[in-house]
Amino acid sequence: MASRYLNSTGVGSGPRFERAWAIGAILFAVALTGLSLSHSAHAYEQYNPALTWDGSGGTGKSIRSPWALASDADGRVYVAENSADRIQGFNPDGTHFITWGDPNGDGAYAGSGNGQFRGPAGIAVDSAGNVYVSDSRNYRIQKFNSDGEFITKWGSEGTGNGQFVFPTDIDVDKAGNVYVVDAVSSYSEGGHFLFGRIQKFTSDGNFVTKWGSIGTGQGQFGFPTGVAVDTDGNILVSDSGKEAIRRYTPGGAFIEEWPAEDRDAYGARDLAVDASGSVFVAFATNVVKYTADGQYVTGFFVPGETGSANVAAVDVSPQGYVYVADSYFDRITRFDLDLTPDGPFGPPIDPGSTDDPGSTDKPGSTGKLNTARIRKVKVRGPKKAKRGKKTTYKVKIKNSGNTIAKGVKLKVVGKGVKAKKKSVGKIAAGKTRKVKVKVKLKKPGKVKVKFKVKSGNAGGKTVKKTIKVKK
Ligand SMILES: [Ca+2]
Repeated sequence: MASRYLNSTGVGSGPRFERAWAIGAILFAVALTGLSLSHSAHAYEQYNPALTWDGSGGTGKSIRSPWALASDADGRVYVAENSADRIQGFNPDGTHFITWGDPNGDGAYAGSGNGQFRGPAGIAVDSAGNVYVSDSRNYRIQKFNSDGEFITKWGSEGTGNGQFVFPTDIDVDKAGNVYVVDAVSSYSEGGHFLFGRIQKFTSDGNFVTKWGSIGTGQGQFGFPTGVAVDTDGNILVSDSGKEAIRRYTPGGAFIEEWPAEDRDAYGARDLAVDASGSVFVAFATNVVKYTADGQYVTGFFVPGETGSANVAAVDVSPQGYVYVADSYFDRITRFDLDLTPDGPFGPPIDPGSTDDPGSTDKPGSTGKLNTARIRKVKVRGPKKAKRGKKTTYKVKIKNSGNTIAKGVKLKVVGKGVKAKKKSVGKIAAGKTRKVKVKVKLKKPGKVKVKFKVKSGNAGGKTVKKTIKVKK
């Protein structure tokens, strides 16, 4: 049956756009339902990442919409790209080692066959190195070996045992049991549809048990987003609707909960447990670390893109690599836990960014950062264009930081929009670069065009323009 859960956004056209939008809509809905606008009094820090990459180097493809990631025993990380319908694997140094699903991310191999995906939204690795993927719009889980070879699959659309309304985050315990968040929040003519539960399976996909429902009772969900097995084999669930982290027995009996520390009130999105039991929770712009029993340790941002990063997922490898998926800048950032002598994540580079309750400061906007920043982008060009004809736009990009911005790129996207990706290169501190880009508009009518500027170390900015395209 056609999905009655996700076809209600009424935005975009074509299955690929719709899919990406559906996930975006879910997260947006999550943000709206994250009612507890908790401003924390805790300090948030900026730590130097060990590494950031976007997958375009080596034999990897540029990462697109990384919605989930999971590390293996060797510290390698598998990334599920929601709108590219594929999985890519990277070594801890960011070098690519595997791709499967739709290799080019262009839809040619997206589908419902074995090893194909429609909107992968969760990923986990078991102790044998097998990889489990929540294949959300196929309403199933697929299991692969570490070489990406298909092993088995289970699930179909529905609310019955072993069926899925929308499988998202997933984790595996030491015995190989698989836990899946099955949850959706969507708006349609019929109103707001909200559904959430955890399902447990054997490693072969046999249904074991399920628990949870949406509600206000103890152990009930506002909206479950992430699942992680702790070091005792209990199950942690992040709840963006109630801003809480909740612990259950492996059978689903409620044990305890603690409030999630959401600086920006976008809702907890994912969580992970490290080898010592510490819990890492991903929020939209930051990650918070708790002790195993829920005591706040630290909160940190991804330097260079504070305020606009879209942290979709977090995982911690046994070595202590903290991997963060940033779905706004389409890249992975690695922080090193306890691997540097300067502190738990490396030296803090913005010790002054103490969160003041009620402050309107963007995270990281205070303090003396030795950093490059791309915040100002201006686009000039005609508001009207002729269909199928190239129109030139001038883009001004400023680096308002105090060090060089590297790897600056410009991409122009939109419905029926065709333009070459431009490599701008480096921009010195305080300097502005002007770039011309030729844009072909293939669809008539009012077209929303996005001029996306990204960089290797200075964040980025997107400028939206509505252009009237005449036949
Ligand atoms: Ca996860």
